[in-house]
Amino acid sequence: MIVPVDHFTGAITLVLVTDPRYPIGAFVRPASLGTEARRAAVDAIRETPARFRSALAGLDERQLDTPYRVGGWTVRQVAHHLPDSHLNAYLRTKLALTESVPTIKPYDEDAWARLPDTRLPIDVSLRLLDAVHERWVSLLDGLCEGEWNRTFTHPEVGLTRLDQLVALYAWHGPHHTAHVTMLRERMAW
Ligand code: NI
Repeated sequence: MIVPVDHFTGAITLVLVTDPRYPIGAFVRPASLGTEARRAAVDAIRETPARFRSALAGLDERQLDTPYRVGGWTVRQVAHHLPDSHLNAYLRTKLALTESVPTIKPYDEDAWARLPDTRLPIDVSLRLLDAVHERWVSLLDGLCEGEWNRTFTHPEVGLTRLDQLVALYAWHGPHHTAHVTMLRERMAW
């Protein structure tokens, strides 16, 4: 058993390590990150668009509309969820850097995953993810030491440091990438 912290709600639940929702394990929020861990986290964010694109390569329409697990999002919904989520993270980064402890706006990711734009071909979201990460990583690479102490308030989670946000997203990309690779492995696609 592991004790995961559900991404961003902070809710703690007990699940088996084989839980298909958490193929790489659940996110565990660190109190802060040292320089090396922070660099590794930014690198993971840097590599996410290419890794995610390659996990999805060659899937046909029927495969894209297959849920990655029983009752879960389809591969297509997962593909559109990544830029939805990472756009919010990028904006939260900018808000934390330019305002004094701003309160950020949570959003209902399941409701977003059912909006009409999530039926688009996935390539548009892969390109959007590329663009968001190019801007976001260039911003993160340019931060000085003191700026990593900037914070925002998440109404459900509370005070969040920028390095905690980066830790979350270093996990979030590989987490969803693994949903796709796990399904492909299981289906022999
Ligand atoms: Ni997610």
